[in-house]
Amino acid sequence: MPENLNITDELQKGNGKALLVAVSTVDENERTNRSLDELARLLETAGGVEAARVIQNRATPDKATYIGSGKVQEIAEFIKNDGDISLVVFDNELTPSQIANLEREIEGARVIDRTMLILDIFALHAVTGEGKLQVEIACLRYTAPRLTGRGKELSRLGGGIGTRGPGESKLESDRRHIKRRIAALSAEIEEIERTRSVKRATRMRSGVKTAAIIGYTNAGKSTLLNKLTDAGILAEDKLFATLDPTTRRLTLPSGAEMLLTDTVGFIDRLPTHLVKAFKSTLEELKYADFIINITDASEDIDERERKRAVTLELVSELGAGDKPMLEVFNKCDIANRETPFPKGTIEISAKSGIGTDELLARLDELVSAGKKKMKLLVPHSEAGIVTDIYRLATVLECEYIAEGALITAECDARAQGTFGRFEVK
Ligand SMILES: Nc1nc2c(ncn2[C@@H]2O[C@H](COP(=O)(O)OP(=O)(O)OP(=O)(O)O)[C@@H](O)[C@H]2O)c(=O)[nH]1
Ligand SMILES: [Mg+2]
Repeated sequence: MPENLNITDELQKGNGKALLVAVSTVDENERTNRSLDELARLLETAGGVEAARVIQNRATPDKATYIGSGKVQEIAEFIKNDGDISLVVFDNELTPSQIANLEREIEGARVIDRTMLILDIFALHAVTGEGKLQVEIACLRYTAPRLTGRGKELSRLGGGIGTRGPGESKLESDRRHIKRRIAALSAEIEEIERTRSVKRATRMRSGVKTAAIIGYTNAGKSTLLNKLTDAGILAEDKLFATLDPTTRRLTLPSGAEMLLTDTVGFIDRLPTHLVKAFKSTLEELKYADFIINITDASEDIDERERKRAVTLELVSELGAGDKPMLEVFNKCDIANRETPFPKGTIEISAKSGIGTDELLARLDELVSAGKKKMKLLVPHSEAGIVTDIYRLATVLECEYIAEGALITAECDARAQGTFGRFEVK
């Protein structure tokens, strides 16, 4: 574990009771409430619990305190009377000075924002070295400047949410130290990225197609990869259970092989600091040949469509908008069928395996598109080529005859070009 990640069960020391706050116009209240429902889910994932929520109706946020000063006083009063709330979570990003101003007025509770909460969950869930480095860098850039004296004090007493990035010793250190640490982390990440890109290049040269499983957090991406490949990845009813991409080989019904990659889930307003820090992880998507877009079909149409829109937008932002995409609606065992699913979607239950046959058949179609069955005769003098054929094409038959190796193989465009000279009728 990096020295300044303090991923302990600090929360156990406090009760994690939190007040959720948002600013909204009256006609946006319904949408804001849904957003707060998601904030409550994030809070739960971090180990906290919603005590109450406050929506202030106003057109624009206040510069100094985000909500109006009257509302700040109401909240301060509420928390004083309750005596049990240790955290106030804003459903938006706050500037360091807004947090400082709010904490000055609201006694006894820490103030954090949505981004800090998400970073905190990432800090809790990062498993690999790369994931930890990426989270640490995002925390140093975002959370560190926002932790005030209050944050430091209270993180010892409880309500540790939002402090699990850089530990206390780091918070006390000066900006120069943080800058140096960021530079060191960036260098380490770069090194890992290099290894990753070498691996990726090998994979691409092998000609084996890769599909990236993407979708909103908690849609069931890891469950699907586990079902299809026995990958053994942690899949649970938590947001951002997966942070590190896992790739597994899959043999399709036709016998063709492909690779499937499970990756970090998306969320509405994914903090830009995380997108930047997780750039290399998210780039897996850019290099995939196909995309399997998983949507949670158990939710009502508004949530379903909201999450699908967020996902599709991120896909195009990440430069993968034009890749062939299979739209998969998951959790069809508990689907909400008030409104019909869009045409062309594949309905599955990753948990039970219902519908995965169709998904596999569709993957087979994508993988075999543009492929041609070829009969190749490789003379003994060029026997080395046989290995290349095994690597770049799907060999269906191989027989050694007097003239050489007689191979029947499924060849994609590239293999057709490379091995064309060995073709026999
Ligand atoms: N009923 C039902 N539950 C499912 C199905 N697929 C996944 N789940 C549940 O949904 C939850 C989330 O599943 P994951 O596979 O962890 O989701 P994910 O998309 O990998 O989520 P993150 O890694 O957090 O982004 C788990 O509790 C799963 O058991 C399904 O087909 N039916
Ligand atoms: Mg997952």
